[in-house]
Amino acid sequence: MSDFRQDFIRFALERQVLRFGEFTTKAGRQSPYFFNAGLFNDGASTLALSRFYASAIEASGIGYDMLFGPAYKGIILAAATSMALAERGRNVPFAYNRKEAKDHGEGGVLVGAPLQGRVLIIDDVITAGTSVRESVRMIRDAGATPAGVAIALDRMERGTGTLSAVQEVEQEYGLPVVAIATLKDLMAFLSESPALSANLEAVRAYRARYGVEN
Ligand code: OMP
Repeated sequence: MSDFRQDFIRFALERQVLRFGEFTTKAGRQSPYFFNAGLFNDGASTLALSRFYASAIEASGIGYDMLFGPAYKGIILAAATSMALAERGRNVPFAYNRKEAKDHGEGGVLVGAPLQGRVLIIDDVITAGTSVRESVRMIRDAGATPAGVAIALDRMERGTGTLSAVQEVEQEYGLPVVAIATLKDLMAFLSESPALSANLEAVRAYRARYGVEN
């Protein structure tokens, strides 16, 4: 596991953004862990998070011209990631949407830079893929091209069929999905952390029931 992935898991656990316990996911599954990106809610943690996104995007080699953050969580993620990329010498525009269309002022649902070229979508997790689907539609409607999706954690679990929700997006749209870390990275981290190894069994059982191989 490359270092930034391991560092990201450690960081998310320290901030209690990634927690162990009993949680119910959107799909109604009883999960022994939950990742709540909304808890990266101060300057230092958002700055650190944005640098992890930048590392994952760079490591993926995906070509892109700008970022798009779907409302609401994606807005801050796209803005922050653009700052982390600028820090590394890559200044790219970003855009985001409103959930409600405005009929005065600048109007419309899109805010920020005009959508053009290859657009990389930045989001937190993909569960049902709803927000990715809407983003792809908005990007295409604007005459731009979706380039891929960057997320924080890939839970690697089945969507509606045998593929994971992430794999469904990859297959349906032909879009690469890059995650800062995956469930596999989390399990590798747990197996190397004696203090946390008690959670490994529960995560393993959950994966055996709902997970996909790769
Ligand atoms: P989509 O935009 O439909 O893919 O759903 C994202 C949802 O995943 C969010 O609304 C969260 O409630 C949920 N989620 C997490 O944010 N973290 C997790 O670890 C698990 C879930 C989930 O419910 O599956």
